[in-house]
Amino acid sequence: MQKTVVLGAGGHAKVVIELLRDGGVYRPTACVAANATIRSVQGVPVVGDDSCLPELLQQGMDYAIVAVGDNRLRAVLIDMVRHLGFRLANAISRSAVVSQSVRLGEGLAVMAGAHLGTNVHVEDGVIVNSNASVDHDGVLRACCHIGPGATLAGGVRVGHQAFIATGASVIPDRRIGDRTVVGAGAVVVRDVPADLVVWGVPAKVHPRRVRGTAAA
Ligand code: JB2
Repeated sequence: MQKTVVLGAGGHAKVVIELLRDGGVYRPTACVAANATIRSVQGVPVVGDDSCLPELLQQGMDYAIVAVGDNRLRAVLIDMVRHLGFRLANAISRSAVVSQSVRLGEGLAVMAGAHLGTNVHVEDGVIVNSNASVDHDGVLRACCHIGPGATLAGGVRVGHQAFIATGASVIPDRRIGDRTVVGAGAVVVRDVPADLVVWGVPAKVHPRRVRGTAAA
């Protein structure tokens, strides 16, 4: 099994550690986090912060996975560990249904009960959470997050670092822009540009941009 460093020590790290153990390819060996007050996660020791990473690499932990839910931070940390020389591990549940034609990137997490249909393309650092469903020809750009129970119909494209929250749905062939947030339970029936928050049924633009600045 490949010794693997887990970045993060919160809720997402717990889930990722279990997935790695269950998968039998990567052995979660150490965590690094910003809050070194936590000593261990699911039995994996938290050895310090990101300054420990070069030494862990030297000790033979060749793989890393960024187990942090914040999409922007995950993207930054993925770049950092790659630059340091780590390879990226994938954490994919045995109970996920992944079509044989799916193209998978690196450093991604696919949780229990998720479904990735025919010809779906999942880029690096994506989270497909529990029971989320991505139908045929969907494209999940890097570091987006498809929340628990969200449903994307065929041909939906989700932008970089976008977040589709719990139970939201998107009808076929719609595009969700980079960094956009689709609120829990929303139903998206039109394309949504980048950097917006939408919610409701049908989903409408919330008068607030993703980073809390006023909408134009
Ligand atoms: O720069 C960093 C850094 N900044 C924060 N480097 C490293 N290595 N770790 C960092 N962190 C760590 O992210 C914090 O120290 C903390 O351990 C973790 C964030 O934990 P939290 O429990 O707040 O969130 P999470 O990212 O594990 O989980 C969120 O996202 C999941 C997808 C939650 O919303 C979960 O409910 C959700 N399932």
